[in-house]
Amino acid sequence: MEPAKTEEPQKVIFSAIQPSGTITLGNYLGALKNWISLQDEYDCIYALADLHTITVRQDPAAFRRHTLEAYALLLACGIDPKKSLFFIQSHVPTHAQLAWVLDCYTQFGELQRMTQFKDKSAKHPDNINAGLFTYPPLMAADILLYQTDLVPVGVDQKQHLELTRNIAERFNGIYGPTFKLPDAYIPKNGAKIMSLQDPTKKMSKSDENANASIAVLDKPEDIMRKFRRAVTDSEACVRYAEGKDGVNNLMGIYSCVTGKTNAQTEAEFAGKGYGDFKAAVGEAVAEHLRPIRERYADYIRNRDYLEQCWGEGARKAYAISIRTLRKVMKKIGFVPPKPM
Ligand code: ATP
Ligand code: LTN
Repeated sequence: MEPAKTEEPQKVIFSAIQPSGTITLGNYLGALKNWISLQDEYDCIYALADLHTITVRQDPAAFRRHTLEAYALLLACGIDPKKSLFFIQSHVPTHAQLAWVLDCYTQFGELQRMTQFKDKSAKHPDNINAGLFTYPPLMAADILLYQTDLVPVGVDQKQHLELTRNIAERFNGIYGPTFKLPDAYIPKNGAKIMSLQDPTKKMSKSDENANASIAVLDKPEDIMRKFRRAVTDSEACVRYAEGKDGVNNLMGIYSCVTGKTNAQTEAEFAGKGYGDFKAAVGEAVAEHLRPIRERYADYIRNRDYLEQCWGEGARKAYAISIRTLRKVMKKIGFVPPKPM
């Protein structure tokens, strides 16, 4: 008799991005590019974290538009709804439900230490709301509901991932094994793309200075112009070195889109000025993003298809996540509800 096949279950990947603005090259190189390449090897679950987005005040029309655009853009980047689950967080009620529960297993002091909370409070001093503070337990709920193994994110999210593990470990310690402990999956290259105008700050989609970031959907001429204006230094030598934040950032971007090492880039631009280098980076980025922009134009026109995709995504995500939520509620001692 043939021995029974003991196939290892595929590892689960979960990640999300906020529809808080126009998706940038930083989001793409730090997170999305990885999301796409992981789809063939893993069970991937991806979401638009729109509940997280209202921790900063949003104009309703712009918020709706950003969400639609982000959904279409992620499809254009290569998220394949036949391979992966791709949904909108607010469509799946288990996320907010588990978030409330996890709030009660997260300490005030832990949340106070989060650098994103400190940064965003400093940026929006007139709206330091409770949601901004409890943002990490909602993110933990997103991840833990799916018994996730790996979370592909940029390096700025590492602290939130560590907190997620601490919350899960604490819960498991009290009630017995309930949540899988997830690991962050941070790219070697592109984990932190910096602002083109202030290379000590990360490129961010909510930056008010439009020249500071490249949108994935920017036209080639805008991409070229923004790279031409990128802040560098006065040395006029293309080399990777401490203190050369602007040039290092451009070299990092160039490496992500061309696959060239820093040594190869240094050789390519030996004896040339920053003008040539910036033009080459701009061109390489524009070429890399061109097919995405073209596919996006098709998706955004097809509202029926988008709705079908997010409807299906939410249905499947609910079916998986409700199992974890029920287990959690039962362990805590909630009386199980009658089906509605
Ligand atoms: P916001 O400006 O609203 O805070 P954001 O641009 O920081 O948004 P998020 O939605 O918070 O983007 O993050 C989405 C993903 O992109 C996360 O995995 C995050 O780590 C990654 N990411 C964001 N900015 C960068 C960056 N500059 N470089 C690399 N990865 C990034
Ligand atoms: N906070 C994340 C977005 C996010 C997320 C998640 C990322 C919300 N929920 C779950 C990974 C896993 C950010 O990128 N700023």
